[in-house]
Amino acid sequence: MAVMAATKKRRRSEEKPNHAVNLILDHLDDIPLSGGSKDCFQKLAVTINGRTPGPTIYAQQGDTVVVEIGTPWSDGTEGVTQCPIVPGDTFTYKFVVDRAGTYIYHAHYGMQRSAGLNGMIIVSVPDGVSEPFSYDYDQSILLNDWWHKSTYEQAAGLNSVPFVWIGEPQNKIDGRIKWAMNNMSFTLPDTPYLVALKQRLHHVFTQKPAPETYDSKNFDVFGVAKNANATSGNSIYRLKFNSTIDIILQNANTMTANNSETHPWHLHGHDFWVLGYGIGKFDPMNDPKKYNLVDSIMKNTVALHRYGWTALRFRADNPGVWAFHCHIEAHFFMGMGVVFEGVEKVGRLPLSIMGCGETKRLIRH
Ligand SMILES: [Cu+2]
Repeated sequence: MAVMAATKKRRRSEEKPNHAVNLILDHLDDIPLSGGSKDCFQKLAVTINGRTPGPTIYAQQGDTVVVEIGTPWSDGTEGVTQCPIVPGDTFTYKFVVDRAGTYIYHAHYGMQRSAGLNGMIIVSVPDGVSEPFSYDYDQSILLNDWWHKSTYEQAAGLNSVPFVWIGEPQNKIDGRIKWAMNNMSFTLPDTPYLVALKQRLHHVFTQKPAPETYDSKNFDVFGVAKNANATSGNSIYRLKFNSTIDIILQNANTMTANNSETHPWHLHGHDFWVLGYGIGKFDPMNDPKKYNLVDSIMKNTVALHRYGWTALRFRADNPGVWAFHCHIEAHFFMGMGVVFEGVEKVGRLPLSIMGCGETKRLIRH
């Protein structure tokens, strides 16, 4: 596998700091970690340039970054915006880094992020702009789950009956334990939504919109969830371009008494304002009165605390198909996510994102 990162204006890399280079990385492979393993256990890992986390990509706001990724284990948002990158293939991402900050890049296929396929992108402010805070030095820390078992074993365990996992998810569907939102546990279709929507392949996912609410009046967030009628599904939310979207994330008790977990929810394609948060059941009459509408923080990932609620708002001004999901990899794997869509302004799609599911026939001619 080869990853090449090049920035248009100023180019720097961890390998050759402050040097104008193309960052050419060599292999991304499943390799047993030996000797240098993080915890003295040998296990399968997915590495970038032979290591995990992968190299930090440095760029400056306004730069165009080109990342060329070879196989076999890397992708964009598989099932949402593109097909996974198959063995022997390469994929080129080209994007403008339009906002200074520290970000992570990672795989979105299966549980490869936890297997090690991640790294950081650090974007500095443009020339002539100074950062708002002063500091002595900059130290980046990337936190990741790291289990002794390989993520393939983990994934098999999460799909098995009886379910093998730590933690207490919320729903039982077909004998499997799942997370669900509004009684729907999210599953990705074989054909990426973006292609399906642009090409009007209506049969590849459920056309009925995803459920917008739940029985909040009668739902006891502190009791063991009953969820008698939860199902798996791949229906999505259709958003009108430029509409303002409010989301209330409501946490609850899991299938175990006196247990609720924290979930970091991450939105693709947009930043959102965090309007408010609290403990207990969201009160639609009174809690909105306490929203911070003056200087609320804007971000793309927010914690949903145990037994709590978090209120978000964003403007649907970025056409596309975007995942919104818990960023704990096992939770998303088990259905804790949704997808928002607004594709009417999306232009022609590149063939490079196709090749799986129903998109196979689109690239044959
Ligand atoms: Cu979670």
